[in-house]
Amino acid sequence: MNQEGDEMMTQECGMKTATQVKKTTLLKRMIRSEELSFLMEAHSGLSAKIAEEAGFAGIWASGLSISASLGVRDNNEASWTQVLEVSEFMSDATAVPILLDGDTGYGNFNSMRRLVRKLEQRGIAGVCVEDKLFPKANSFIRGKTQPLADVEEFCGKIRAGKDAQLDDDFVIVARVEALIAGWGLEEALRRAKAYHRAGADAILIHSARADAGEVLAFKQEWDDRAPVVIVPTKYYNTPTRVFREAGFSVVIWANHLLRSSLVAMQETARELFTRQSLVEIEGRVASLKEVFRLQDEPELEWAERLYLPSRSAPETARGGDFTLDDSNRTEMNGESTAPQTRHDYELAVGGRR
Ligand code: SPV
Ligand code: MG
Repeated sequence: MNQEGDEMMTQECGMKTATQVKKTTLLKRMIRSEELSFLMEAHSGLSAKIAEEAGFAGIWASGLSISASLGVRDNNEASWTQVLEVSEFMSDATAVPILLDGDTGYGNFNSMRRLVRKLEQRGIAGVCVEDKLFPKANSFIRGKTQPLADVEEFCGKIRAGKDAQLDDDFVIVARVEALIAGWGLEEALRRAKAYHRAGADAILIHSARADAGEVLAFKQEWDDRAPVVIVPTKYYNTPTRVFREAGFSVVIWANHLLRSSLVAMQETARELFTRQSLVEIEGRVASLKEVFRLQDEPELEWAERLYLPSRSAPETARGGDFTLDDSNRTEMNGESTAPQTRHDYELAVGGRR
């Protein structure tokens, strides 16, 4: 995406639609904003949409959550192109920017260059890379025993990524693992300064402690050199007001859609296994209608009305199991009939990506 300036025209079905701010620009603005912002973890198109609908202005495509949802470990067992595929589904499903957890960049500076190009092509707004070695492990499992990347080598990776991006607003966040690896505040600051000089748009300072002491100490020393991102998974008890007052830029809720869905799925599976009946379950799970809504099924029905030869064809062809109901018809343009043009549809649903 090499559009000039802050804005781009979106192109859908050969028609120009509304002027939109690029996702990269939105993420860059969020990171640079004086206000504390939040990124919600997601790991699939569906969870990304749920995060967006809840109101989040950006999404963290978590390596832990994506790998867990694929049934593998957070040790680069999923290949980078598999992660890219998932990220693309997430991006297609949402209008808010996505920051991908790019682990170590999946290799050296050259892998990083290719990663950045591919992310831009797939509509991902930025990537966060951490100063560990490929293949990495999750920081909360073997944090202390993981070797850190050589500072110069990691700086080369950041510079290569920045040089590779075609869109000036694509964001690269450098993640400092020195605190988790037990190297202390001085080393964390030394690394953060080097990564900032190498061109990183923000620093993610990671900590595995149960209190926010070391990230607050880092922020105090760091001051406002560049935006600082935090992941309070372990120091979850710290009130958000403390992060705001300390001047952090972004808080990442890093894995909570995955973890909440695990509880729900385990409960449902256990109950169904035991009860061998849906009677107790039906009222406790999302309706099929809700699933279809999240998949944007009404849009397809509308498109079929517009593009298939016969207006009665959709119901016949698709078995008629989901149709525009009266409420859809009333909402659309305030008339009781389905919209006739794509523009009408977009107005009716409040503007699409
Ligand atoms: C992730 O969400 O995959 C992260 C954040 O890298 S953490 O698990 O906290 O290391
Ligand atoms: Mg990760």
